[in-house]
Amino acid sequence: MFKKILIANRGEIALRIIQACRELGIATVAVHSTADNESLHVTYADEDVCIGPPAPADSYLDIGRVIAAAEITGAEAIHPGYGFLAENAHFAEVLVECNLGWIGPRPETIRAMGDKANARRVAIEAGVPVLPGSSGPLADAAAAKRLADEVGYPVILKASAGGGGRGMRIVEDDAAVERQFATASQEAQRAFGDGSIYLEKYLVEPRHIEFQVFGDRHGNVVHLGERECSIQRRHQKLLEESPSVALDQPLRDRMGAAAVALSRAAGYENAGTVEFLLDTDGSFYFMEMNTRIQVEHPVTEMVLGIDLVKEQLRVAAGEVLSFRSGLKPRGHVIECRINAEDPETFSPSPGRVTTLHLPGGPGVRVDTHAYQEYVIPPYYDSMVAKLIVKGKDRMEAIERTRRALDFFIVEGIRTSVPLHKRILRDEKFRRGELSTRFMEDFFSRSSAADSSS
Ligand code: MV4
Repeated sequence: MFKKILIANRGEIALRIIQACRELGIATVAVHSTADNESLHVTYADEDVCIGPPAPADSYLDIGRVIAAAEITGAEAIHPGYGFLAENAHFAEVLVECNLGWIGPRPETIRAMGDKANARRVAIEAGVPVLPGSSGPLADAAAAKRLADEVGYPVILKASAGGGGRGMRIVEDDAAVERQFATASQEAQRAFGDGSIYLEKYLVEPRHIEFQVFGDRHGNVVHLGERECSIQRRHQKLLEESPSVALDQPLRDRMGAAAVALSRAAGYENAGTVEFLLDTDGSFYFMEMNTRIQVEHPVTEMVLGIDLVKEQLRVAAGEVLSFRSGLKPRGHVIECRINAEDPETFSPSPGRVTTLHLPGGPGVRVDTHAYQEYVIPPYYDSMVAKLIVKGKDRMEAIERTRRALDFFIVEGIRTSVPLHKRILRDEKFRRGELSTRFMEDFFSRSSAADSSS
């Protein structure tokens, strides 16, 4: 096992990694920007190195500075968390060249899955269902039009280099293809330096279901069940849960087997997530693979009673995977992402947390780097806490989450706590009637309720 690792991240995930390291007897090095001098990951790590000014490009994203910090402190490996450098294949490669360990998938796997058009091809070759669409990047708008005529409208244009909803365009009819192709490609070129676009048939009201997977260096690959992630706004997830009410055991087994087949084909090591769209008729389709530990990993941890971050450290050190495929979920888990933002306008709300009382009691976990008097800097992600709640079944999890939100007291900044309370009161949510359109429908329902009251 490693003796000392460096954490190339900040916030709650940096703290989460420190917790896992402490339990395994691994010393930790925190890196931080000048905006994070007073951050808890700096306080709790065994050593800390300031690597630059607030702007991510000059600190958390600066590969040279991160590696220098690892070399100065004698760290053996780097854990990237999520975001920042977590899915940067070049960074993972450079580490190997510098004789530093990488706590994540092999660089070739990151690169193969980071190209979404390529990931689709890998899925097809592995026998994993994908939506009708292109077998690679499209040559031009005319090729897009020919293919769209074949698969039928609506279709969706996606950036090969994109993911997470960036650089997507839904096309309703053939009159719009030419223009949408051009804007999608331009947008992708500007955002990712790669304008390639691929096409799929567009599903109007699917669920977004993802499978946790895990591989080791000895050829073992398992799946650890699903998370239902349909409740999102502008491609930012708000609330996740497991198990999904839409899966029975045979469907869970089939989707899990597909997730494992794809991961095997990608030579997968360490923690990963395979995203699927689940249609209203029960058909599922591969969407993309995320080659990192995800924000919502505690949902799986709580429903299975395992520690995914400790497992990441173990398998990166060469140990054999300790999980079997298809562990049975026990009870039901809901995670609410608490953001420092206005619950009505969603504009960021950084600043000083003047009061903080966190909920506790049976089945309640809070992952946060916030503390009373902490000043949330304006330079980074607005997520300040995750509330993860377990109940014996979905209804108990919902009522317990509502109780925990009532006892989640934050003053000084605005947060998404009130929005979560509203979602958990919503009848459609309570019936488990979810789709990627849930939040839009939810907002139109609640504005209708406003005007009638
Ligand atoms: C789709 C889709 C429907 N059909 N692809 C969203 C994020 C990125 N991972 C891909 N996404 C989607 N891809 C096909 N063929 C629906 C989504 C999607 C979505 C699309 C528009 C608005 C909100 C959405 C929320 C979740 C998923």
